[in-house]
Amino acid sequence: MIEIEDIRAREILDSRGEPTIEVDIITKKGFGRASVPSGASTGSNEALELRDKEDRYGGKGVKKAVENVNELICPKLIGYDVREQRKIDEEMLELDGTEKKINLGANAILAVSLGVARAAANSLSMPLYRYLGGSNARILPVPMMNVINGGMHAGNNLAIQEHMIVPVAKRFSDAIQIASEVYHSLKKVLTNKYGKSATNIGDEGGFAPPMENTREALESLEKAVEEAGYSKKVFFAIDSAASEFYNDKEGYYEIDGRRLEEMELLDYYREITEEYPIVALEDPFQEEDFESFAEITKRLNIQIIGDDIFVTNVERLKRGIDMGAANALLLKINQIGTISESLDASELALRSGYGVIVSHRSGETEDTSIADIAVATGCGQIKTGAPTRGERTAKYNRLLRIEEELGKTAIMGAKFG
Ligand code: 2PG
Ligand code: MG
Repeated sequence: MIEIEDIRAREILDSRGEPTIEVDIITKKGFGRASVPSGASTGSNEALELRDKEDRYGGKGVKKAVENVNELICPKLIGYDVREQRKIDEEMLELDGTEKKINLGANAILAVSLGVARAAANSLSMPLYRYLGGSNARILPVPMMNVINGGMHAGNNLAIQEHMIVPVAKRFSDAIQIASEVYHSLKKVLTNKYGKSATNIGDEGGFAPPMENTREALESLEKAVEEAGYSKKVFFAIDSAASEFYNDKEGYYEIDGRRLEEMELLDYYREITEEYPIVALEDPFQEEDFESFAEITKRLNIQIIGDDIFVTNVERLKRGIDMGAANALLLKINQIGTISESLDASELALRSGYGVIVSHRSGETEDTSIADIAVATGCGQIKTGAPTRGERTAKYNRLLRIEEELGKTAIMGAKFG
């Protein structure tokens, strides 16, 4: 037995300077600490992030979630073997008793769930990716790096939220080098064209230049890649986060100074995917439009990723799979709230021939668990922001260490659906 002896939660800060929850799991043999990220362009079907709605921290305090861990979850879980991840997760689901985890808060539950996994790995003297992924876990993910920020993550006029580079290389460390070089080349391109202030950065560490439309962003990316000498080695990906520029009363998308209906927007995506080396398109339509997702998946031969539409929820993913909506799942552990449910969603996606991309949130902490989860699932792709800012580089640096640890057995994922 490796019994849980104590659980302690506290409020800490995330990368936007907002409070979030951190939990310590204490056993005789090992210790686990985990903290929870937070989104800005959240899907409306995500599990509930419990916030205090009191004066402190502008209503965003998480004291109630901390209390729920210390006073409700902790007494239930003391004495459990920390290796019984599934039982522990199910115990918390039962204690909460609601689909969206509104009583305890998905932030409270996830901090414990992840902390338990970390404590188990630590107790067994194993890295987290080995504990969760088993002896065959050895695939390093291709990084998708958001280097031009728009939408809810930046103070500019870009409707599309994320313009990402996807460096393809034989080794993860080579991909990181390429990304860093392209990032710095992009800085020069933007300064020359828009002036110094164009290199101010957004929430995910990418630049937030004063651009008006997507093509400007893609053009700058293309130039940056060319000038860094990596043409044909670096692809692009886009996260539209389209729910954010959808007018649901009148049913149109407001993008690049135009108002587009679904099929016009689809045509627009087709044009830009023909003009630029785009290999993946995330949330091209608003979160309830499974039909348009299915249509674009049929028509464009690239990876179509579902984020707000699936919210890492097996039931919504099943519906998507039945309809052929998207061909990849964005896996965000805090959208659903436990490690077990996250791994369920990943397994279902991979078994159904869908790609999986493990993802950060726009508000992050120094917690590196998603790097290990990407290797554990063997999904071969990760999205965790620009190669700058500690909360993003923490994940990339963790993957560099994993690559070193795996040595010759490491292989690189390279699947775009
Ligand atoms: C997304 C994410 C992460 P947020 O939409 O994919 O990049 O953003 O965390 O704000 O939902
Ligand atoms: Mg998204």
